[in-house]
Amino acid sequence: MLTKRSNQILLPGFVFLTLFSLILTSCATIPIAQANPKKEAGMASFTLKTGLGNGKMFFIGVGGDIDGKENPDLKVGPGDMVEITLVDGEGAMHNLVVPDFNVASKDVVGKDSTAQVSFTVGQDGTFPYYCGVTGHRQAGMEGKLIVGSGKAAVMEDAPEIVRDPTDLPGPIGDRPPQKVRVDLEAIEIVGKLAKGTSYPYWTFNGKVPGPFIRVRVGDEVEVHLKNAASSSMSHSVDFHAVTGPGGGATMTQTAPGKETSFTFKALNPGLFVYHCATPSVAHHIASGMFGLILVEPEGGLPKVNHEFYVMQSEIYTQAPFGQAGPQSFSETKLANETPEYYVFNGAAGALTGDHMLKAAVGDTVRIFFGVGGPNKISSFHVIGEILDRVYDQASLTAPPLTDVQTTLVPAGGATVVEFKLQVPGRFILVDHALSRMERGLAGYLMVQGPQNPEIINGTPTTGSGH
Ligand SMILES: [Cu+2]
Repeated sequence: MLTKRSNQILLPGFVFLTLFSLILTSCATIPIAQANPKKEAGMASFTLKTGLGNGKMFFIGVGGDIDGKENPDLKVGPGDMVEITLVDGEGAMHNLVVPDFNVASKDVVGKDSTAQVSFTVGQDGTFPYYCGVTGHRQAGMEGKLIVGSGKAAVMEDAPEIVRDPTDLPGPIGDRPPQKVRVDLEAIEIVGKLAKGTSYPYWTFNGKVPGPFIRVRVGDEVEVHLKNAASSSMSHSVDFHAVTGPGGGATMTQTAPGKETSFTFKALNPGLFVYHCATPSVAHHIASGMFGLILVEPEGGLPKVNHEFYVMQSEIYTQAPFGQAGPQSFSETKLANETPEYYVFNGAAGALTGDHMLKAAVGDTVRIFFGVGGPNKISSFHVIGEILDRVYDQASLTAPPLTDVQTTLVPAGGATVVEFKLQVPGRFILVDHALSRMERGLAGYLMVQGPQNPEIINGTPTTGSGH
């Protein structure tokens, strides 16, 4: 009989609180940098000079209402064009950043050297400006840019793009091969990345990951790819389950408003990633265009009580993790492989709330787990569980590994894991590269049922493990 341990629960629970408080405290404002179409937009100019004194660093206003004031409030109207000149008052290196508007000046070095930034503000709100040189903000170089009343409209949450982990078709089991039609639609949608934060997703069928496709070996699959008329880009689909050039991508490059199709024979059983393969492919994948296709072996897979569909990916935003408001894609961070967010099923903490996985003591669960990437490997682990069976690299024809703690899943790869639940509580799906947990990557498996003190017994020390 297998024994299960859940002594790792407490620490990550605490870590996770940190993640959520970060998200919760940074959700207040919508800094949309665009002209207000209703009102004649004005122009506001300011000069800030850097200063040192009493062990502090600060900005001093020069001229107008802010003259001589330390870290002055910069008051502007909604829709105004704002111009700020930075003057180096003492010779040390400084700069000026207003991250809510993606504004960063060049560095000034040497007394009286200057830098200038100009940008357009959107609606009412209060936004920090500060010196971006390490330590200078903490030393005091920070003030406020106040737009209009300074009171931000609370951002309505953008529509949800999370694919529920139970949203997958049931087993095919024992039927002969047949024709199967698969309909995919490329949909570009600004969706909820975290609370009060949105991201311009590109999706298959409006959710991340795309629909779970389930066929059996020998099936003839007819794929139709529509690209919504509202799309800005062409899209396509490459199935790793396809034998043939581009995995279908050469036949499905689809312009907005158009539809393409092709057929393929599912020759090899396994769990395969599919993804958009329109250049820049990494950008399309990082935006959410990936999913899994399961090709069942003859006779299907062993029966389990629950099957779940989970995929990991990275999101590359210009602003740092936790920044409020609408986010935009960073080509530089994608090229450097330095994501800000790591997510299961498309959004930060997506599988910890309404979409958590649920099961009961005594159940067996199977997780179809894939990595969309585009770049990072996952060290997939379930805190407090041992994976009874791992279909390593998603091979369904090799015998599964048994009794595995953490399993590697490559970018553009998948795995199938199965385990039986012996004790109740909260089990946490993670990538054991655990820094990623603080950037949105965690999912809960909540298990209901009677305690089993023979397997684990004790009193939680702090907080709650379940
Ligand atoms: Cu695409």
